[in-house]
Amino acid sequence: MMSLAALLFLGTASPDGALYAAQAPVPIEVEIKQGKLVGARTIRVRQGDEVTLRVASDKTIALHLHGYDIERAAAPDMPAVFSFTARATGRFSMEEHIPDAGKKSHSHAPAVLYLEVLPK
Ligand SMILES: [Cu+2]
Repeated sequence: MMSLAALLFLGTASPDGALYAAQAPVPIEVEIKQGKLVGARTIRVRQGDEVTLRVASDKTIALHLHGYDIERAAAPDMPAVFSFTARATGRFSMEEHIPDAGKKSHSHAPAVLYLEVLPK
């Protein structure tokens, strides 16, 4: 029986996502071409999953998984690898970081993908 919170959460999930069974020892692999994700933009996993997300890119970019606050670089010959335990539930964006010369902070391109962690 699903909790009400889980039902509400699923009810707001976007339709273009894919739920991955992260218990499988297979990493989730996605590909970015010219700054845009190929395929479904929402990746769904379950709370408690050990997630390995490999992001290939056709150009060198810095990627930031917000919420989990993991930053990794991807290059054409070197996918970015995000490995973490999905403890926090919710919807988290992964964005490309664009360095701003002369500014303290960085800016973000539109989200490359969304990670949704569904409650157990
Ligand atoms: Cu960021």
